[in-house]
Amino acid sequence: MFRHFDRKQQRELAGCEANHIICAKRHQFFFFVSGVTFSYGTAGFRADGLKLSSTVFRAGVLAALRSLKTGYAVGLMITASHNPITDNGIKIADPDGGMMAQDWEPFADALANAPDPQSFVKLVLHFAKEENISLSRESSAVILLGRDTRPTGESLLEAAKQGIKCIIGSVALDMGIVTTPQLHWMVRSKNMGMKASESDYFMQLSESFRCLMDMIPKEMTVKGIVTQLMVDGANGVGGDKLEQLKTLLTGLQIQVKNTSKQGEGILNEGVGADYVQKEKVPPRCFGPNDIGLRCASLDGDADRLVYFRISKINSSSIDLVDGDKILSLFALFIKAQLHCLNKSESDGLRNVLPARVGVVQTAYANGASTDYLKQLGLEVVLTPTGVKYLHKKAAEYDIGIYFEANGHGTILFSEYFLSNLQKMGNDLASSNAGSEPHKAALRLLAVSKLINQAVGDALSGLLLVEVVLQYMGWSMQNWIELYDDLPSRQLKVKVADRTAVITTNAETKVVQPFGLQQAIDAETAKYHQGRCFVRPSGTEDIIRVYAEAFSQEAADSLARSVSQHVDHFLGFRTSQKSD
Ligand code: G16
Repeated sequence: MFRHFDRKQQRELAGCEANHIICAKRHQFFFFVSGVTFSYGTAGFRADGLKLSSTVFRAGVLAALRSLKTGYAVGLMITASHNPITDNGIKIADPDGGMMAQDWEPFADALANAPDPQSFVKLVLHFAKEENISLSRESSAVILLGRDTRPTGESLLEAAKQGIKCIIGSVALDMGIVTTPQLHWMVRSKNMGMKASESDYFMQLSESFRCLMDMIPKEMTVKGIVTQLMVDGANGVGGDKLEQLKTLLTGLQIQVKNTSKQGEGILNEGVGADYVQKEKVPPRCFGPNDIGLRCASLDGDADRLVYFRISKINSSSIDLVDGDKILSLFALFIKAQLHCLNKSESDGLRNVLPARVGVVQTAYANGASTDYLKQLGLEVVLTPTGVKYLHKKAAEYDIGIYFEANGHGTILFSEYFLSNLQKMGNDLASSNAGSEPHKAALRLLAVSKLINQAVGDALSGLLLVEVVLQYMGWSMQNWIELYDDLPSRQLKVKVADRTAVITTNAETKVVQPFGLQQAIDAETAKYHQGRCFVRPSGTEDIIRVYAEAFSQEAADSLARSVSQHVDHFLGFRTSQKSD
């Protein structure tokens, strides 16, 4: 059902406060999708791409308000990341390049679900007043727009532009088809007064990569670590961008399969980081010819990264190196650099630079990885699923390293730490140039430029992995053997209403429905090293079940029996009965 802003509403808007106008001309995008409740969720709004134009239009208004509120440019990315090609979605990047402030999510939900233009406009005006947002002609919002390769992206981009236009004086800058992390990086760079185009992004990544590669210790380069990497681009934008980036890199040979351009594969179908990590099988187009090679997989919008190696014994199975092992590799490297930086020299007079390092994971982190990180002496904290939670926590440290097992993650450096590091680097350059502490300072500074400071980024993460493996002189085998993952299994259960599941303790315990947690505990107790939790997905209409145990059979069986409990408590049969 399409509804229009009528003349009366336009008069109301024009007259709401002197010169405070929402221009409501492009109203063809305003309609109400009955039977669907939109929720900002784990990473923005997601749904069938054909049903989203009104939501994206409204998100355009929301983004413009966010920009007016903060006084800086914000980002609006049209993507549904790992979801199937028919889905699409929208998320807003705050001025620092991170996710939109969580206290705006209820407003986002209210806007997305407003039943008619009148209530929508009322909501906007009320919220603007409450938040002290001036809608005058003098104030202008700036919104950087990006989209991935989904077929519905182009029309949704138009809807977003029309929504943005509703706030007079707003400027929409179309950055084209980009990865999600590229858009977040551009927003951050623009607001920091730095160059923010795609070529600037490629330049920053390739230059900091070169700087790090130039500092690989000689004894490691002679070890002849394989510099060849096979990458699965999920048939999406990430593969395309990596094709461009790799032309600027030296010391690394990348072959990309499954780009969006190769014409055959469907986005995320049988390919991509989510598929590889959850199914533990190689993506399409990878087979016996790739056995033994170091392979990486990106997801549909390139904000996730996992590595894998096709098994010699069975080419349809893989040794998976997930976000936990990427995190562990990075943690080892950062620790080593801090150790070098603060190593006492013979004069013993040098200043040291203490750094509070924190590691952030979610309940999906394999228990073996958490044990390993704690054994390294690192502070490990858990947050609920969602980059928005992990990022916020990691930002509390001098160096915060966060990763979800599914491959989202990055390393954050505090401004305070970086400015001290820069000073220390300068001092060392004049007093002790070329020394180990000096090199460690330069490496850490280069890492802070290579690894995306706005959000987890598969492309920059991949380059850092490659540098660290070279630095350590590690083969894929060394990395795989860092620790042994506990066998695990993830299942999805379709239920009548996933919002009926409420969790606590970083999603490790179910509070509602009553009795489900007891059933999970009773099942888990049957398995040695058993651990299991369930949670509603924020991106798909399902409940996720995660189980871990001493053997694969045991993890599979635990996940299966807990799924049956979930189905019993919440499945369609239950809801029909109670009806
Ligand atoms: C999004 C979030 C991630 C989260 C993932 C899965 O990823 O950004 O932090 O881990 O959803 O969420 P859920 O289990 O709630 O479906 P992406 O790659 O889809 O944007």
